[in-house]
Amino acid sequence: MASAFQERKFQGMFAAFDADDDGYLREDDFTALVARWSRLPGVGPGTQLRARVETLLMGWWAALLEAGDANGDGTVDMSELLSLVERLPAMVPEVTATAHTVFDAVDTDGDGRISPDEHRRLVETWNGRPTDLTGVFELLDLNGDGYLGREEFALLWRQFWISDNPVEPGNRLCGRLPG
Ligand SMILES: [Ca+2]
Ligand SMILES: [Ca+2]
Ligand SMILES: [Ca+2]
Repeated sequence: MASAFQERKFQGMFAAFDADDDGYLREDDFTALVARWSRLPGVGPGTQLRARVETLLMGWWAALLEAGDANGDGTVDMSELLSLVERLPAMVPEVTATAHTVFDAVDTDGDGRISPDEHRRLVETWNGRPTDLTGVFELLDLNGDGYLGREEFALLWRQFWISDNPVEPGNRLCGRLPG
């Protein structure tokens, strides 16, 4: 069972995935997400990063359909998304692998670290709308060096997906929690 905290967190995730905002996830939403992510510098059509991002996003959709679409109608609703939460702790290597694709897509200048500006672009791409980030980066920058390093980001990304502890900073990786 997802906790009340995870439910709140996954409401934000659901909203980020539901590109057309109709309350259901469908393949079309994920196709739209690929287009949204392709607007990141370096992720344009024909690039290797674009192929990795497309594989990642469509892979999430395939996993959601498999885990969530109990009635086989090709759509996933919020309660079906939550059924995936229980599986995530057993999927740490898969979750970590996706962290690296997201990191590379967002590290626009390729210096191996995510600056506050690059982080803001990640969040806006993730949510597809302006997002309140007041104080968030400072929380995420665990070693206080002004950037998110690759390992730092991977840890935050695992917390973002898997954590059931509201205090862990990665829960806010893509902005403040809804509600
Ligand atoms: Ca939708
Ligand atoms: Ca960078
Ligand atoms: Ca840092």
